[in-house]
Amino acid sequence: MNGHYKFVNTPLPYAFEAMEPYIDKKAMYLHHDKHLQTYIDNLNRTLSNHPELQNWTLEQLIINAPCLPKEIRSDIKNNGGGVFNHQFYFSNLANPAFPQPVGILAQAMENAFGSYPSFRNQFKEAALSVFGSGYAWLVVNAAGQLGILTTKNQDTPLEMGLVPVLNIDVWEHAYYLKHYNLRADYIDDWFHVVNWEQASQNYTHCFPGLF
Ligand code: MN3
Repeated sequence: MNGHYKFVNTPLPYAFEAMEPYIDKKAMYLHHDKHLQTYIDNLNRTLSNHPELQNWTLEQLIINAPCLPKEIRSDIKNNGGGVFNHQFYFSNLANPAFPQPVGILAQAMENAFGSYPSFRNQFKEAALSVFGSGYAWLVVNAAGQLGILTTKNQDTPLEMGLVPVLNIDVWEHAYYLKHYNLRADYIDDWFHVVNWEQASQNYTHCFPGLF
C-alpha cells in the first residue's frame, strides 16, 4: 500500500483460502479484490482532481475530512474509511492463530474486561448490535484504556481520536456466502482467526518506548 495517492490494493499476505474453514475463500477474494478495490478506485478518482491532497496519508485524509471542501468531504470520509477499515481487518487475520490474546495486550485486556471469555462475550454482543453495516472495534482511548465500540458504515475510530487495536467487519458481504444471515456464527468463526500477535503490536505501538 502506498502511503498516499495513488493508493494501490496490495495483495493479501496470505492466500484467499488461508482462513478456511472459518472464512471462505470466495468471500475473502470478493472482499479484497472487489469490495476493497472499489473503495480504493473511488478514493483515487476523487483525489485525481485534487493535487493539493495527493501527498496526504490515508490517516490524514480521514482525520481531516471535516475540513475538506464540501463537495468531496463525504467521498473522502466514506472511501478513505473503507480503505482503512478493510486493510486493518485483513491485517488482523491469521490461520492458524493463537486461541487468545498474547503479550502485553493479554494483561491489559484482563485488566479492562476481567477475562478473555468476558471480553469475547462483550465484543460479540457489540458486533451483533451493529444495525445494518459497520464494524466492532477494540480501541485505546485518550486515557490509554482499552474499550470496545462500534462504528456505522465506513466510519473509523481515527475520527474519534481513538487508536484501533482490532476490528471485525460485520457488513453482510464479509460473511453472507458461508454464514448467510447468521452473523453470530460468523463472529464465532472469526474468533478462530484473530491475529493476536498483530493486535498486540497495534496495542504496544500506541505506547512508544513503554514496553
Ligand atoms: Mn467489508
